[in-house]
Amino acid sequence: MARISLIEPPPWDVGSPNLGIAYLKSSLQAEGHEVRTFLLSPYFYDDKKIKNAVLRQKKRFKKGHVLNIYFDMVWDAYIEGDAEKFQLCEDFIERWAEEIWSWDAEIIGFSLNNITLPMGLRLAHNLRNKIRAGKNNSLLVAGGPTPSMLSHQLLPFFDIICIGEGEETFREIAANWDLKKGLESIAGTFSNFNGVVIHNPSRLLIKDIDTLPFPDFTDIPKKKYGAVSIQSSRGCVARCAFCDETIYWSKYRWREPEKVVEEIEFQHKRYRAKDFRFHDSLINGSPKNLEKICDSLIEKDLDISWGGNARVERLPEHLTSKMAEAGCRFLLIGIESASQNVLDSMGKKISVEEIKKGLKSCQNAGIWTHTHWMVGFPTEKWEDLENTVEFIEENSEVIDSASVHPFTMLTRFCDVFNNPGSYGITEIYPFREINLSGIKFVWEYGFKVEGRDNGYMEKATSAVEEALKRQEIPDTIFTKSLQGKILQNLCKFKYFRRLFIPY
Ligand code: B12
Ligand code: SF4
Repeated sequence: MARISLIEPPPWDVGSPNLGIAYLKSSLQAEGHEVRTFLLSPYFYDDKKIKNAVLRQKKRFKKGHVLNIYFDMVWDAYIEGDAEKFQLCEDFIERWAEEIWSWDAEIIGFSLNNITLPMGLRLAHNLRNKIRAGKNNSLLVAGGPTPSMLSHQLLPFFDIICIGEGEETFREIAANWDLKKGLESIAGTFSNFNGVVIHNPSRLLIKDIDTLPFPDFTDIPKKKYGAVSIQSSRGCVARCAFCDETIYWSKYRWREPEKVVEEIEFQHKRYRAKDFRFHDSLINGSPKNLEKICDSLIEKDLDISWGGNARVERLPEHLTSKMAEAGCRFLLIGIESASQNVLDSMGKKISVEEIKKGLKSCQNAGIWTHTHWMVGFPTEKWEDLENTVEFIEENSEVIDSASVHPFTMLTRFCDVFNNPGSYGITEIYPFREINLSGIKFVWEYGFKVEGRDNGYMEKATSAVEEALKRQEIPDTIFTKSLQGKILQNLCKFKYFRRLFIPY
C-alpha cells in the first residue's frame, strides 16, 4: 500500500477546507493507502514575517480580501521580482518542503488552481530537487482546475497530471504504484516519464457520486477553518459564455438528498460541526432535491447553518423560506449585469425580472445575498453599465453584499475565448505571463473590443463600486453561525454596513 501526501499550496481560502483533497483522501484510504494532507494556507497567513510584509504592502491597497492581498504578495515575489518577498516565500516553501519530505511519501499529490499555482510550482520544483538528490523515486502528481486546463505547460513539473475528476484516477495511480507498472498509461492522465510524454484517453465520469466515501477532514487544522465543506452535486445546469464549469465537470450529477443529509449528520457528530459550506457550482441545480434536503434537515432539527452558490432564477419563495428554516444563512449569486442585452449575450439565461424576484425571495426569507457583478464583459456598452448601476441604486435593500469582478480571461476553456468574434473581440493577447523555474506560460489574456476605449474597464469598475458605496453595500459576507447571525442582523442597518465597506 502506498504512502501519499496531498498538498494545497497557499494562498487559498480558509473559510472551508479543500473538498477535493478531502474526497481524494477518503477514497484512497478506502483502498488501504496511508494519506496525509498538507493544507498550507493557514500557516502562510500565520507566518509572522510574511504577515508583516503583507501589512506593509496593505498600506498600498485601499481594498481587498486577505486572499487577494496575499496573492499580490506572491505575484510580487515571483513575477515582479521583489527580492524581499521572494525570499520570504522561498523560506516558507523550503520549510514545508522539508516537512513534506520528512513524511517520506511515495506519491505526492498537488491540488492546484490559478491562485495557488505559483507557490505550488515552486514547491514541486523544490521537492523534485530533493527527489533527485535523494535518488528517491517518489511520484509527483498534480490535479485540479489549472493542471487540467494547462496540462501541456505544467507537465514538465510533474510525472503525472490528472485531468478533471480525480478519485478513480488517483486510486488507479496508487494501485499501479503498488504493482510497479502501468503508471504511464492511466486513463484521465497525461504522463511524463523520462521525457516521454503520453496523452492518455479521458476517463469516464463517476456515474453515481454517492458511491464515494464521505470526505475526510481528519488531519486538517479545523480551528483555522470556518465551516465544513460539503457537496450535493457536481457540474452546472448552465453554460455561461465566460465560464468553464460545464467543460470541467461535463454532466450535471446530483447526490441523493438523504445521502447529503446523512453526511451532514456524520460531520456534525464527528467534528461537532455547526457551519457548512456547500462547494457545488450551484446548490439549486435541482430545486426539488434541495427542497428534500431542507425538509429532512428541518425534520432532524439539527442546529446548523449553511450556504453556497445559487442561480437566481430558481429561488421561489416557498423554497427560500424552507431553506432558511433548514439553516441556510447566505447565498452567493452570480448576477453579473442588470442589462438584458449583456445577460443574453453571456448566455446567463436569466432575466432582470427574475433577478429582482430571486433576491427579494431571499430577503423575505432572511437569507444573506452576496451578489457577484461582472463588469466590462466584451458586449457591454456604457448604456448597459448604466442599467447595472441603476439596478443597484433601485434594489439595494435586497442586496446584502457584493463583489465586483472586472471581466478577465483566465480560462481558455470558454466560449468567449474560443469564439471571440461573436463577442466583438478583435484581439486576444498574452497580458500576464509567468516564468517559473524556467517554464513560461500565460496566466491571463488581455483583449481588445471594437469601439471600446482603453480606459473603459477602469471607468466601468469604479462606476459600479461607487454605486455600491453610495448604497452602503459591503463586500463582506458573514458565515460563522452565532457571530455571523449577529453581524448579519446588525448589517440590516446601514450604519453598521458602512463599517465593512472596502471600496
Ligand atoms: C467553493 C469554491 C470557492 C470557495 C472556496 C472554497 C475552498 N476553501 O476551497 C470560495 C467562494 C471562497 C471561492 C473563491 C474563489 N474562487 Co472558487 N470555487 C469554488 C468551487 C465552486 C468548488 C471547489 C470544490 O470544492 N469543488 C469540488 C471538489 C470535489 O472538486 P476539486 O477541488 O476540483 O477536486 C476534484 C478534481 O479537481 C480533482 N483534483 C483536485 N486536486 C487534485 C489533486 C490531485 C493530485 C489529483 C489526482 C486530482 C485532483 O479531483 C477532485 C475530486 O474529484 C469551484 C468550482 C467547482 N465546481 O469545483 C470554484 C473555483 C475553484 N474557484 C475559482 C476561482 C477563480 C475563485 C476566485 C479566485 C474567484 C475570484 N476571482 O474572486 C475566488 C478566490 C479569491 C477570493 N477573492 O476569495 C475557479 C478556479 C479556476 C482556476 N483555474 O484556478 C473555480 C474552478 C471556478 C471556475 N470554474 O472558475 N471559491
Ligand atoms: S457562471 Fe455559474 S451558472 Fe454559469 S455556467 Fe458557470 S457555474 Fe454555471
